[in-house]
Amino acid sequence: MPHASASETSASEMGGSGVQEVDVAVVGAGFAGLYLLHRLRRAGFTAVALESADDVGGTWYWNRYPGARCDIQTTDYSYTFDPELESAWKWSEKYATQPEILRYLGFVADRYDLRRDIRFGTQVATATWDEAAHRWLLTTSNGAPVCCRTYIMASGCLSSPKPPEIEGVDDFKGEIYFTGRWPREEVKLAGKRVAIIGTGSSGIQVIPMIAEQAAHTTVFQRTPNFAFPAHNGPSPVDRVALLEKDRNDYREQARWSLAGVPLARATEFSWQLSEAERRDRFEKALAAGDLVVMLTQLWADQGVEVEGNALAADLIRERIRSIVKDPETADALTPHDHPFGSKRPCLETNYYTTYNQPNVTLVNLRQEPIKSITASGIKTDRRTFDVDVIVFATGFDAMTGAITAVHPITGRGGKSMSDAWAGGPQTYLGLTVDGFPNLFMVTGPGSPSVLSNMVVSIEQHADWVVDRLIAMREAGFTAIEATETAQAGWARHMADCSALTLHRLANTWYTGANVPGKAQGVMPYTGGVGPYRAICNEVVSRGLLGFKLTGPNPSTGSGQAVAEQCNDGEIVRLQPDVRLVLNMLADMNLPPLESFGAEGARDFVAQFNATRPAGRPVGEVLDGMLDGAEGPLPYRLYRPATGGDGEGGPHPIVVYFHGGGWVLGDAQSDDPFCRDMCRRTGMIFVSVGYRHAPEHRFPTAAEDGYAALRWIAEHAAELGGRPGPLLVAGWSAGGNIAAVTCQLARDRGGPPIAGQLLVCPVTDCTFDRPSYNENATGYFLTRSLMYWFWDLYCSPADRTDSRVSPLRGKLSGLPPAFVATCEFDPLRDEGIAYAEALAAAGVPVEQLQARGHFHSSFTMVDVVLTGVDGRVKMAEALRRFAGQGLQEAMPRAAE
Ligand code: N01
Repeated sequence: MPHASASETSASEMGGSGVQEVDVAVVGAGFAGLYLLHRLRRAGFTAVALESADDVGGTWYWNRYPGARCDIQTTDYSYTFDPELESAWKWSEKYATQPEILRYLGFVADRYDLRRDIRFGTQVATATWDEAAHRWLLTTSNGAPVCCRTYIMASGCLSSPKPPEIEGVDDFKGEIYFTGRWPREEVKLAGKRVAIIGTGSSGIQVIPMIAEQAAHTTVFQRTPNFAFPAHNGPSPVDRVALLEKDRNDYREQARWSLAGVPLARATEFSWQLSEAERRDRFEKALAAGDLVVMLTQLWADQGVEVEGNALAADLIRERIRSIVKDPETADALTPHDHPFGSKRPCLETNYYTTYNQPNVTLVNLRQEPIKSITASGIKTDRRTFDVDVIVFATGFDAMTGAITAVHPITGRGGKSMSDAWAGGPQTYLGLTVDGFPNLFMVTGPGSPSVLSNMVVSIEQHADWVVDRLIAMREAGFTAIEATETAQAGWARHMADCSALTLHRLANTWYTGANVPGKAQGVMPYTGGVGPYRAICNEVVSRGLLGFKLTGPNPSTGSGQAVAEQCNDGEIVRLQPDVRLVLNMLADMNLPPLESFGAEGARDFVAQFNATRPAGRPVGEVLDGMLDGAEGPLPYRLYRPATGGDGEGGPHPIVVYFHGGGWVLGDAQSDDPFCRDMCRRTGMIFVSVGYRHAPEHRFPTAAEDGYAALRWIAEHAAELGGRPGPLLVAGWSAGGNIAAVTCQLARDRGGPPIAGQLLVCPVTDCTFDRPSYNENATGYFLTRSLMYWFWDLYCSPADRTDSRVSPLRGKLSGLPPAFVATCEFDPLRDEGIAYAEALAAAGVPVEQLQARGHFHSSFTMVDVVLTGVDGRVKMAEALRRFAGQGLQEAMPRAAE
């Protein structure tokens, strides 16, 4: 009997004061609360869980509507902390029913004797931080208040049902049910007329079950969802075999995966696959009946680019139309208003076929909105539907509701959590909140939570929190709190991550859009489970970065005073994909590029580039030869598919110089960048194969650059180019050559140049600007590599020559410039200095100082997707220089 054991515990721990004193209080006895209790107890903490239900289960206690099941396979939707537990429990199906999951959680509670520390039927009424005592005081709806050092919200992300927001609900004389609060006793629907409002995951699961029993089922749908078959049954043998082959490895892979299931994202882009190949992948994903497979295994751009996403969405739409017989109903059930995956997709069992039943009606609320609920049913602005039962499958005040809407939480200095989150949830790591010491949230907003296999995320959070509590106890600290800087940095990182996805393009409960008046923004962390885990671990390895720890308050005389520790800072300053690339490079533990020698370094770069995604298609790519300063030089020309002044051209020409420190690189090395810019600008790019050091030292590259410019100007018409001034562009040392070429063209009588694009350019020969020290190592282009490049190209005596240090040249009278620099690049400050000096000399200049980027961000097309915005701006600048309007052909990555 849960109540009996809870009251025995509390009586013994109250010490006569009427307050239950524990180290840790946990809200909730679902997956998170149970595991927390287990871990806390094993770590020697006293703990109590406060649970409003009268048994364990959390979500799986409340959501007991017919058809409720998990939609992550049970092989993965299980605790992993104890191998013996794993072998003691056998799931009967691929997707277990709610009763089976509830039995599992009861089994876990019994196996670890957890019920004795759970106070059932108890809600927290208020939670208040006592700064003097470094403790939380909780008042409860039932029984003694609780005084605890640490307060952990394990209250779930989807546990606060949303009110119906429809006028007249109280007038209805029939039965009303909420899927999220389904009664324990059997609900008899046979022979009744049932209305269901809502077609999210709950609606899609419950509708076929109700339609099996009810005399007539009327579904009121506002937004259709993407759903595909669950193919439930026994767990697939291949998945089980994989798990059983090496359980530890399987679980470990899940912990470091994208979504908490051991599946790596597809690496091929949609445009690298033929239509037949794409369909084949889709059919296989469909046959798998698995959300994570469908969301990650089709093609690499399905979740990040609208075009790639639309290809997947179309295939799902096609399937809906092939099942639902009535074309109008099929049309209404087909989603068009959000990218696939941006709103939670669903697994279905007989959902679409249900609409072929004669006793099922779909009401499209987009065409006839509900006006009110009446005594006898539901009135739309066109019709009245008399019903006996209304089922609300209308969802939840997700993620924040279970934290703020349930009880007032008052932190340090009387700060209210509802006020702190009035503009949307602010957290550090989705675990803690500045101003609320010793308060933790399991799978809170700002963590992967609902975008992951919840069990994996719950275990990670519970472990992280309990490990911190153990460490604090050992060190004598009694309070831990996130700093303002850390929290603000996390908000920026969250925004950077979500800019990479399509979630922000849909109005969903992920963004708070389903609750009227709720602040909007993508609430879960979209950067993936594995990267998130790495960040949490890094916070610890960097001395609890972003946290302030304090010891007992000496004025209270309790305990020994311990020095404060505050390691302030932001845990992620890089763009999320830049961080992944740099981590991958660090893991490869490569020797410094300069140690290979020039030939070896060229081979290495060529091999490295061969592993990149192939560049995107353009109208035409052709190789040719032009006249350099002392003989022929190769070039590669990229022609846009369409556009230009007339259909197919002529197009403005951009003379492009590749990067590589005057030593490395060629047309191939910068091929993806040239293709991308050709597509974005609608211009011809001619990538010049200038000669390299050390075989050809200064000023060869500069003179080749200028000679190439002249030749291209003279042959513009033959190349299909538009008559008139050329444009010049380059990256890194190529940016140096571009800048120098503009100066030489001005001084040597042309040819005229309409504008220059300098991307992370080398502009000066000194190494004393701050970026050379701040970014000396760790960001791929190192200071020592730059020293080496300079030594190979240019002797010290020549270095102040403006043909290699354009910053030292005359700057007036140069063409308008766009100068892009990256925060984590040794060359950052000399690029900025050049832009500022150009502006001071009266040259029109636009600057892009790219936050969180590194030297290669813009040229690693289709790898560093956050570089897209910068390339969009570059393309816009080139088009302005050429006197052209904005190009419509290319979308940004995530629009
Ligand atoms: O809630 P939802 P849910 N008038 O918010 C509609 C998880 N889950 O309970 O989209 C008319 O998704 C609303 O319409 P719209 C899963 O993560 C998992 O179904 O706002 N309609 C929508 O159609 C899921 O995403 C499983 O236009 C109104 C529906 O109600 C999350 O829980 C099973 C309305 C609400 O859909 C929530 O799912 C179930 C109104 N006033 C749930 N208000 C598994 O399989 C809302 N709607 C594991």
